[in-house]
Amino acid sequence: MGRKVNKTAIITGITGQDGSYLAELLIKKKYKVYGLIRANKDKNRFWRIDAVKNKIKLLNTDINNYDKISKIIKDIKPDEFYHLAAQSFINYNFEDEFFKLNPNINGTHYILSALKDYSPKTKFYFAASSEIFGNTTSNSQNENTPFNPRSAYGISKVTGFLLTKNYREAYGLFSCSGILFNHESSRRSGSFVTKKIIKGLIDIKKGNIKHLRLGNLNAKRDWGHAKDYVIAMWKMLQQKQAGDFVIGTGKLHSVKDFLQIASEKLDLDYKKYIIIDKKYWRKNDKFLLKANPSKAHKKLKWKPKIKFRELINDMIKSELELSK
Ligand code: NDP
Ligand code: GDR
Repeated sequence: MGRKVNKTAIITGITGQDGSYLAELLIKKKYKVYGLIRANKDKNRFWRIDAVKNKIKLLNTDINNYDKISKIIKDIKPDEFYHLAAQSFINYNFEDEFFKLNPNINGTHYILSALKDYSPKTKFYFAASSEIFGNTTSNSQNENTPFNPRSAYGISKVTGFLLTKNYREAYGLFSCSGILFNHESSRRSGSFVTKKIIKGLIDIKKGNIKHLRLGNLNAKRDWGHAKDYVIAMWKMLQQKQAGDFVIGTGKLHSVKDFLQIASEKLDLDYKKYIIIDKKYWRKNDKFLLKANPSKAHKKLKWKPKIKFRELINDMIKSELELSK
Protein backbone atom coordinates (compact mmCIF):
# COMPACT_ATOMS: atom_id res chain seq x y z
CA MET A 1 0.00 0.00 0.00
CA GLY A 2 1.51 3.40 -1.04
CA ARG A 3 2.29 5.93 1.68
CA LYS A 4 0.11 9.07 1.49
CA VAL A 5 2.41 11.98 0.70
CA ASN A 6 1.59 15.33 2.28
CA LYS A 7 0.70 18.12 -0.12
CA THR A 8 2.91 21.17 -0.60
CA ALA A 9 1.64 24.74 -0.95
CA ILE A 10 3.25 28.11 -1.60
CA ILE A 11 1.51 31.25 -0.32
CA THR A 12 2.41 34.82 -1.29
CA GLY A 13 1.10 37.43 1.15
CA ILE A 14 1.44 34.97 4.05
CA THR A 15 2.09 37.78 6.56
CA GLY A 16 -1.31 39.34 5.75
CA GLN A 17 -4.75 38.59 7.17
CA ASP A 18 -5.77 35.91 4.65
CA GLY A 19 -2.29 34.43 4.24
CA SER A 20 -2.04 33.80 7.97
CA TYR A 21 -5.46 32.10 8.26
CA LEU A 22 -4.79 30.07 5.11
CA ALA A 23 -1.42 28.92 6.48
CA GLU A 24 -3.16 27.75 9.68
CA LEU A 25 -5.80 25.90 7.68
CA LEU A 26 -3.25 24.15 5.46
CA ILE A 27 -1.04 23.21 8.41
CA LYS A 28 -4.10 21.65 10.04
CA LYS A 29 -4.59 19.68 6.83
CA LYS A 30 -0.96 18.48 7.09
CA TYR A 31 0.37 20.48 4.15
CA LYS A 32 3.98 21.52 3.91
CA VAL A 33 3.67 25.31 3.64
CA TYR A 34 6.10 27.79 2.12
CA GLY A 35 5.53 31.53 2.42
CA LEU A 36 7.15 33.99 0.01
CA ILE A 37 7.97 37.24 1.77
CA ARG A 38 9.31 40.49 0.37
CA ALA A 39 12.14 42.60 1.69
CA ASN A 40 10.34 44.81 4.18
CA LYS A 41 11.91 46.59 7.12
CA ASP A 42 8.79 46.27 9.28
CA LYS A 43 9.86 43.69 11.87
CA ASN A 44 6.37 43.65 13.40
CA ARG A 45 4.76 42.20 10.33
CA PHE A 46 5.09 38.59 11.50
CA TRP A 47 2.59 38.76 14.39
CA ARG A 48 -0.22 37.20 12.37
CA ILE A 49 1.79 34.04 11.67
CA ASP A 50 3.06 33.68 15.22
CA ALA A 51 1.04 30.51 15.85
CA VAL A 52 2.49 28.69 12.81
CA LYS A 53 5.94 30.24 12.44
CA ASN A 54 7.74 27.05 13.44
CA LYS A 55 5.71 24.94 11.05
CA ILE A 56 6.16 26.95 7.86
CA LYS A 57 9.17 27.85 5.73
CA LEU A 58 9.61 31.48 4.77
CA LEU A 59 11.54 32.37 1.62
CA ASN A 60 12.70 35.87 0.86
CA THR A 61 11.86 36.76 -2.69
CA ASP A 62 10.58 39.54 -4.84
CA ILE A 63 7.55 38.32 -6.78
CA ASN A 64 8.31 40.97 -9.38
CA ASN A 65 11.49 39.10 -10.27
CA TYR A 66 10.80 36.34 -12.81
CA ASP A 67 14.14 34.56 -12.34
CA LYS A 68 13.67 34.21 -8.58
CA ILE A 69 10.03 33.15 -8.85
CA SER A 70 10.74 30.56 -11.53
CA LYS A 71 13.65 29.08 -9.58
CA ILE A 72 11.44 28.61 -6.50
CA ILE A 73 8.68 27.01 -8.57
CA LYS A 74 11.16 24.75 -10.36
CA ASP A 75 12.69 23.62 -7.05
CA ILE A 76 9.51 23.13 -5.02
CA LYS A 77 6.94 22.18 -7.70
CA PRO A 78 4.12 22.75 -5.21
CA ASP A 79 0.75 21.01 -5.44
CA GLU A 80 -0.98 24.35 -4.82
CA PHE A 81 0.03 28.00 -5.20
CA TYR A 82 -2.01 30.75 -3.52
CA HIS A 83 -1.14 34.23 -4.81
CA LEU A 84 -2.48 36.64 -2.18
CA ALA A 85 0.22 39.33 -2.08
CA ALA A 86 -1.08 42.80 -2.88
CA GLN A 87 -1.17 46.31 -1.55
CA SER A 88 -4.76 45.83 -0.47
CA PHE A 89 -5.84 49.28 0.72
CA ILE A 90 -7.94 51.10 -1.89
CA ASN A 91 -8.25 54.77 -2.57
CA TYR A 92 -10.02 56.01 -5.60
CA ASN A 93 -7.60 58.62 -6.83
CA PHE A 94 -4.79 57.63 -9.12
CA GLU A 95 -1.98 59.43 -7.32
CA ASP A 96 0.90 57.21 -6.34
CA GLU A 97 -0.91 54.11 -7.50
CA PHE A 98 1.68 52.68 -9.90
CA PHE A 99 3.31 50.41 -7.34
CA LYS A 100 0.01 48.67 -6.63
CA LEU A 101 -0.16 47.26 -10.10
CA ASN A 102 3.02 45.20 -9.92
CA PRO A 103 2.09 42.26 -7.64
CA ASN A 104 -1.29 41.84 -9.35
CA ILE A 105 -0.18 42.24 -12.95
CA ASN A 106 3.54 41.41 -13.33
CA GLY A 107 3.69 39.21 -10.24
CA THR A 108 0.67 37.16 -11.35
CA HIS A 109 2.04 36.90 -14.88
CA TYR A 110 5.48 35.75 -13.71
CA ILE A 111 4.00 33.09 -11.43
CA LEU A 112 1.63 31.75 -14.11
CA SER A 113 4.33 31.70 -16.75
CA ALA A 114 6.78 29.90 -14.45
CA LEU A 115 4.08 27.36 -13.50
CA LYS A 116 3.38 26.69 -17.18
CA ASP A 117 7.08 26.07 -17.90
CA TYR A 118 8.23 24.32 -14.73
CA SER A 119 5.26 22.92 -12.82
CA PRO A 120 2.15 22.68 -15.02
CA LYS A 121 0.33 20.36 -12.59
CA THR A 122 0.33 22.95 -9.77
CA LYS A 123 -3.12 24.32 -8.96
CA PHE A 124 -3.09 28.13 -8.82
CA TYR A 125 -5.33 30.55 -6.90
CA PHE A 126 -5.50 34.30 -7.60
CA ALA A 127 -7.00 36.70 -5.04
CA ALA A 128 -9.39 38.76 -7.17
CA SER A 129 -11.81 41.19 -5.55
CA SER A 130 -15.35 42.56 -5.72
CA GLU A 131 -13.65 45.84 -6.67
CA ILE A 132 -13.48 44.49 -10.24
CA PHE A 133 -17.24 45.14 -10.52
CA GLY A 134 -16.74 48.77 -9.47
CA ASN A 135 -19.46 51.07 -10.72
CA THR A 136 -21.88 48.27 -11.46
CA THR A 137 -25.57 48.63 -12.33
CA SER A 138 -26.52 45.16 -11.09
CA ASN A 139 -28.17 44.62 -7.69
CA SER A 140 -25.87 41.72 -6.90
CA GLN A 141 -22.82 40.33 -8.66
CA ASN A 142 -22.00 36.82 -9.84
CA GLU A 143 -19.36 35.30 -12.12
CA ASN A 144 -21.13 36.70 -15.23
CA THR A 145 -21.47 40.32 -14.09
CA PRO A 146 -19.48 42.74 -16.32
CA PHE A 147 -16.43 44.41 -14.80
CA ASN A 148 -16.31 48.17 -14.39
CA PRO A 149 -13.51 48.94 -11.91
CA ARG A 150 -13.05 52.46 -10.60
CA SER A 151 -9.64 52.22 -8.93
CA ALA A 152 -6.09 51.33 -9.99
CA TYR A 153 -6.40 48.45 -7.53
CA GLY A 154 -9.60 47.21 -9.24
CA ILE A 155 -8.02 47.51 -12.69
CA SER A 156 -4.98 45.52 -11.58
CA LYS A 157 -7.27 42.82 -10.14
CA VAL A 158 -9.16 42.60 -13.47
CA THR A 159 -5.83 42.06 -15.23
CA GLY A 160 -4.79 39.38 -12.71
CA PHE A 161 -8.18 37.72 -13.18
CA LEU A 162 -7.85 37.72 -16.99
CA LEU A 163 -4.28 36.41 -16.90
CA THR A 164 -5.44 33.59 -14.63
CA LYS A 165 -8.35 32.76 -16.98
CA ASN A 166 -6.16 32.90 -20.08
CA TYR A 167 -3.51 30.56 -18.70
CA ARG A 168 -6.32 28.14 -17.85
CA GLU A 169 -7.87 28.33 -21.31
CA ALA A 170 -4.73 28.63 -23.44
CA TYR A 171 -2.36 26.31 -21.57
CA GLY A 172 -4.68 24.07 -19.57
CA LEU A 173 -3.35 25.20 -16.18
CA PHE A 174 -5.59 24.61 -13.17
CA SER A 175 -5.78 28.31 -12.42
CA CYS A 176 -8.72 29.95 -10.62
CA SER A 177 -9.72 33.34 -9.27
CA GLY A 178 -11.73 33.86 -6.14
CA ILE A 179 -13.72 37.07 -6.52
CA LEU A 180 -13.89 37.84 -2.82
CA PHE A 181 -16.05 40.46 -1.17
CA ASN A 182 -14.89 42.21 2.02
CA HIS A 183 -13.80 39.87 4.77
CA GLU A 184 -12.55 40.96 8.14
CA SER A 185 -11.06 39.81 11.42
CA SER A 186 -8.90 41.17 14.21
CA ARG A 187 -5.98 40.50 11.84
CA ARG A 188 -7.10 43.29 9.50
CA SER A 189 -4.73 46.19 9.27
CA GLY A 190 -5.89 49.27 11.19
CA SER A 191 -6.62 51.36 8.09
CA PHE A 192 -9.71 49.30 7.18
CA VAL A 193 -12.94 50.56 8.62
CA THR A 194 -13.98 47.49 10.68
CA LYS A 195 -10.68 47.20 12.55
CA LYS A 196 -10.49 50.98 12.88
CA ILE A 197 -13.93 51.02 14.56
CA ILE A 198 -13.26 48.11 16.93
CA LYS A 199 -9.83 49.35 17.95
CA GLY A 200 -11.07 52.95 18.22
CA LEU A 201 -14.05 52.03 20.43
CA ILE A 202 -11.86 49.92 22.71
CA ASP A 203 -9.37 52.79 22.99
CA ILE A 204 -12.25 55.12 23.87
CA LYS A 205 -13.55 52.67 26.46
CA LYS A 206 -10.08 52.51 28.02
CA GLY A 207 -9.79 56.29 28.01
CA ASN A 208 -6.82 56.27 25.62
CA ILE A 209 -8.56 58.48 23.04
CA LYS A 210 -11.57 60.79 23.13
CA HIS A 211 -12.87 60.61 19.56
CA LEU A 212 -12.83 58.45 16.46
CA ARG A 213 -12.74 60.06 13.01
CA LEU A 214 -14.60 58.25 10.26
CA GLY A 215 -15.81 58.90 6.71
CA ASN A 216 -19.16 57.94 5.18
CA LEU A 217 -21.24 56.04 7.75
CA ASN A 218 -23.88 55.24 5.13
CA ALA A 219 -21.43 53.34 2.91
CA LYS A 220 -22.44 49.68 2.66
CA ARG A 221 -20.41 46.53 2.23
CA ASP A 222 -20.93 42.76 2.04
CA TRP A 223 -18.84 41.75 5.07
CA GLY A 224 -17.82 38.23 6.12
CA HIS A 225 -15.17 36.65 8.33
CA ALA A 226 -11.74 35.88 6.81
CA LYS A 227 -11.67 32.43 8.45
CA ASP A 228 -14.63 31.35 6.31
CA TYR A 229 -13.13 32.83 3.14
CA VAL A 230 -9.82 30.95 3.26
CA ILE A 231 -11.85 27.71 3.33
CA ALA A 232 -13.44 28.78 0.03
CA MET A 233 -9.96 29.40 -1.45
CA TRP A 234 -8.86 25.89 -0.51
CA LYS A 235 -12.10 24.33 -1.78
CA MET A 236 -11.62 25.98 -5.17
CA LEU A 237 -8.34 24.12 -5.61
CA GLN A 238 -9.86 20.76 -4.60
CA GLN A 239 -12.34 20.78 -7.51
CA LYS A 240 -12.03 18.43 -10.50
CA GLN A 241 -12.25 21.39 -12.89
CA ALA A 242 -10.77 24.84 -12.46
CA GLY A 243 -13.14 27.82 -12.41
CA ASP A 244 -13.76 31.26 -10.93
CA PHE A 245 -16.02 31.84 -7.95
CA VAL A 246 -17.75 34.81 -6.31
CA ILE A 247 -17.38 34.55 -2.53
CA GLY A 248 -19.43 36.69 -0.16
CA THR A 249 -22.40 36.61 2.21
CA GLY A 250 -24.99 38.15 -0.12
CA LYS A 251 -25.96 40.60 2.65
CA LEU A 252 -25.27 44.33 2.87
CA HIS A 253 -24.64 46.31 6.04
CA SER A 254 -23.71 49.94 6.51
CA VAL A 255 -20.69 51.27 8.40
CA LYS A 256 -23.29 52.71 10.81
CA ASP A 257 -24.76 49.22 11.43
CA PHE A 258 -21.28 47.96 12.27
CA LEU A 259 -20.61 50.89 14.55
CA GLN A 260 -23.96 50.57 16.33
CA ILE A 261 -23.63 46.84 17.07
CA ALA A 262 -20.00 47.19 18.20
CA SER A 263 -20.74 50.13 20.50
CA GLU A 264 -23.76 48.39 22.05
CA LYS A 265 -21.59 45.39 22.80
CA LEU A 266 -19.03 47.68 24.45
CA ASP A 267 -21.74 49.63 26.25
CA LEU A 268 -20.89 52.94 24.57
CA ASP A 269 -23.07 55.57 22.89
CA TYR A 270 -21.12 56.03 19.66
CA LYS A 271 -22.82 59.36 18.86
CA LYS A 272 -20.79 60.97 21.64
CA TYR A 273 -17.47 59.92 20.15
CA ILE A 274 -17.65 59.89 16.35
CA ILE A 275 -16.40 62.81 14.28
CA ILE A 276 -17.17 62.74 10.57
CA ASP A 277 -14.03 63.71 8.74
CA LYS A 278 -14.04 64.43 4.99
CA LYS A 279 -10.50 63.11 4.82
CA TYR A 280 -11.93 59.59 5.04
CA TRP A 281 -14.75 60.26 2.60
CA ARG A 282 -14.24 58.62 -0.79
CA LYS A 283 -15.71 60.63 -3.64
CA ASN A 284 -16.33 57.73 -6.00
CA ASP A 285 -17.44 55.20 -3.42
CA LYS A 286 -21.16 55.15 -4.13
CA PHE A 287 -21.64 51.71 -5.62
CA LEU A 288 -23.37 48.85 -3.90
CA LEU A 289 -21.39 45.66 -4.16
CA LYS A 290 -23.31 42.62 -2.96
CA ALA A 291 -22.29 39.05 -3.73
CA ASN A 292 -24.43 36.45 -5.40
CA PRO A 293 -22.44 33.39 -4.27
CA SER A 294 -24.86 30.72 -5.58
CA LYS A 295 -22.20 29.04 -7.74
CA ALA A 296 -20.01 28.59 -4.64
CA HIS A 297 -22.99 27.27 -2.65
CA LYS A 298 -23.72 24.72 -5.35
CA LYS A 299 -20.33 23.60 -6.60
CA LEU A 300 -18.06 24.16 -3.59
CA LYS A 301 -20.74 23.44 -0.98
CA TRP A 302 -19.40 26.60 0.64
CA LYS A 303 -21.45 28.92 2.81
CA PRO A 304 -20.11 31.42 5.34
CA LYS A 305 -20.68 30.14 8.88
CA ILE A 306 -19.86 33.32 10.81
CA LYS A 307 -22.70 35.87 10.72
CA PHE A 308 -22.35 39.68 10.85
CA ARG A 309 -22.93 39.99 14.63
CA GLU A 310 -20.61 37.08 15.36
CA LEU A 311 -17.92 38.71 13.23
CA ILE A 312 -18.20 41.88 15.32
CA ASN A 313 -18.22 39.95 18.59
CA ASP A 314 -15.18 37.95 17.51
CA MET A 315 -13.31 41.10 16.50
CA ILE A 316 -14.05 42.71 19.87
CA LYS A 317 -12.98 39.62 21.80
CA SER A 318 -9.76 39.20 19.84
CA GLU A 319 -8.95 42.92 19.96
CA LEU A 320 -9.33 42.91 23.74
CA GLU A 321 -6.89 39.99 23.85
CA LEU A 322 -4.45 41.71 21.48
CA SER A 323 -4.60 44.97 23.42
CA LYS A 324 -3.49 43.21 26.62
P1 NDP B 1 -3.31 42.21 3.72
O1 NDP B 1 -3.15 43.65 3.38
O2 NDP B 1 -3.63 41.81 5.11
O3 NDP B 1 -1.97 41.43 3.30
C1 NDP B 1 -1.29 41.73 2.13
C2 NDP B 1 -0.08 40.82 1.99
O4 NDP B 1 0.57 41.12 0.75
C3 NDP B 1 0.97 41.01 3.09
O5 NDP B 1 1.55 39.75 3.35
C4 NDP B 1 2.00 41.93 2.43
O6 NDP B 1 3.31 41.74 2.91
C5 NDP B 1 1.94 41.41 0.99
N1 NDP B 1 2.37 42.42 0.01
C6 NDP B 1 1.88 43.67 -0.18
N2 NDP B 1 2.50 44.28 -1.19
C7 NDP B 1 3.41 43.40 -1.67
C8 NDP B 1 4.39 43.45 -2.70
N3 NDP B 1 4.53 44.52 -3.45
N4 NDP B 1 5.16 42.35 -2.90
C9 NDP B 1 5.02 41.25 -2.12
N5 NDP B 1 4.13 41.15 -1.12
C10 NDP B 1 3.34 42.21 -0.90
O7 NDP B 1 -4.41 41.64 2.70
P2 NDP B 1 -5.53 40.51 2.91
O8 NDP B 1 -4.90 39.35 3.56
O9 NDP B 1 -6.73 41.13 3.49
O10 NDP B 1 -5.88 40.16 1.41
C11 NDP B 1 -5.20 39.13 0.69
C12 NDP B 1 -5.45 39.29 -0.80
O11 NDP B 1 -6.85 39.24 -1.05
C13 NDP B 1 -4.98 40.63 -1.37
O12 NDP B 1 -4.54 40.38 -2.68
C14 NDP B 1 -6.24 41.48 -1.40
O13 NDP B 1 -6.15 42.45 -2.42
C15 NDP B 1 -7.28 40.41 -1.74
N6 NDP B 1 -8.62 40.71 -1.28
C16 NDP B 1 -8.86 40.96 0.05
C17 NDP B 1 -10.14 41.19 0.48
C18 NDP B 1 -10.46 41.46 1.92
O14 NDP B 1 -11.58 41.88 2.20
N7 NDP B 1 -9.55 41.21 2.84
C19 NDP B 1 -11.28 41.17 -0.47
C20 NDP B 1 -10.89 40.88 -1.83
C21 NDP B 1 -9.61 40.65 -2.20
P3 NDP B 1 4.01 42.65 4.05
O15 NDP B 1 3.71 41.97 5.34
O16 NDP B 1 5.45 42.61 3.68
O17 NDP B 1 3.39 44.02 3.96
P1 GDR C 1 -12.62 48.51 1.09
O1 GDR C 1 -12.46 48.46 2.68
O2 GDR C 1 -12.19 49.80 0.51
O3 GDR C 1 -14.00 48.05 0.76
O4 GDR C 1 -11.54 47.42 0.60
P2 GDR C 1 -12.47 49.63 3.78
O5 GDR C 1 -12.63 48.96 5.07
O6 GDR C 1 -11.29 50.54 3.62
O7 GDR C 1 -13.77 50.49 3.42
C1 GDR C 1 -15.08 49.97 3.60
C2 GDR C 1 -16.11 51.08 3.53
O8 GDR C 1 -16.04 51.89 4.71
C3 GDR C 1 -16.16 53.26 4.34
N1 GDR C 1 -15.55 54.10 5.40
C4 GDR C 1 -14.25 54.09 5.76
N2 GDR C 1 -13.22 53.33 5.31
C5 GDR C 1 -12.02 53.50 5.90
N3 GDR C 1 -11.00 52.73 5.50
N4 GDR C 1 -11.82 54.43 6.90
C6 GDR C 1 -12.84 55.22 7.38
O9 GDR C 1 -12.65 56.03 8.27
C7 GDR C 1 -14.12 55.03 6.78
N5 GDR C 1 -15.34 55.60 7.00
C8 GDR C 1 -16.19 55.02 6.16
C9 GDR C 1 -15.44 53.33 3.01
O10 GDR C 1 -15.83 54.48 2.30
C10 GDR C 1 -15.92 52.04 2.36
O11 GDR C 1 -17.17 52.23 1.78
C11 GDR C 1 -11.44 46.12 1.12
C12 GDR C 1 -9.99 45.65 0.91
O12 GDR C 1 -9.79 44.47 1.63
C13 GDR C 1 -9.69 45.39 -0.54
O13 GDR C 1 -8.38 44.81 -0.68
C14 GDR C 1 -10.73 44.43 -1.08
O14 GDR C 1 -10.49 44.17 -2.45
C15 GDR C 1 -12.13 45.00 -0.89
O15 GDR C 1 -12.34 45.23 0.49
C16 GDR C 1 -13.20 44.04 -1.38
